[in-house]
Amino acid sequence: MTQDEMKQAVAHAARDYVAAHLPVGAILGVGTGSTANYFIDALTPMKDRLGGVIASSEATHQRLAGHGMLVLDLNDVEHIGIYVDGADEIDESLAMIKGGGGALTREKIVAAVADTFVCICDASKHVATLGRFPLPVEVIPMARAHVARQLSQLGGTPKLREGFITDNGNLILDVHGLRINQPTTLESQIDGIAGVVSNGLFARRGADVLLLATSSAVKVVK
Ligand code: ABF
Repeated sequence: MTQDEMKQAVAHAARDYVAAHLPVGAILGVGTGSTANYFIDALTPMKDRLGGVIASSEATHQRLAGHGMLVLDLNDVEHIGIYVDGADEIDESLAMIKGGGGALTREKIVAAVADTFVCICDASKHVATLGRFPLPVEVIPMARAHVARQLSQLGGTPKLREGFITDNGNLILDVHGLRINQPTTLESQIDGIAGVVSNGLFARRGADVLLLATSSAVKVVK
């Protein structure tokens, strides 16, 4: 299978997972990126079983609304049964690097509220150690230079994502050259830098279930 075919296969597997595990009328959180987009498209035939959906980005909000789904405000919701989203990298402990699409902050918020986080990935995302993919860090514009200096002291090489503004009106620094052996520790260290809104390490709250598309089948990794 091509990578695109694997993304489609894992998106359909996630639709089946939601159909089997999300009670009728419950709320579903929906992620961002090309794999998540295939999931949204696959979800549409069962949209009437959902009590509503929570979007992790403006782009996902538009796609969900375009399929006629009821997109809710997170402030009006107390529980999200399942959150389905992709990742840029995921390790054996189901810790992730996310944010290649720039939606990391809202993705982390929705993941924090969700009872079950189901990550949908093609095989290329499954790694032994996180860090080959540059770690996205969302920063308040006035703090960009300060945060960049602090990230360099942590051993990374931060680069401004040119011409990109997040849904929240902030900038992103992509941190190259990290070899992340203690993702939970580093996630907290980066969040402690003044001016950081959030970072793309999802280790304190990793995935609960991984649906992994390989060339032969989609595997469920718990
Ligand atoms: C999203 O999934 C982002 O966090 C991450 O960048 C993206 C992966 O994109 P794709 O599914 O297009 O490979 O949740």
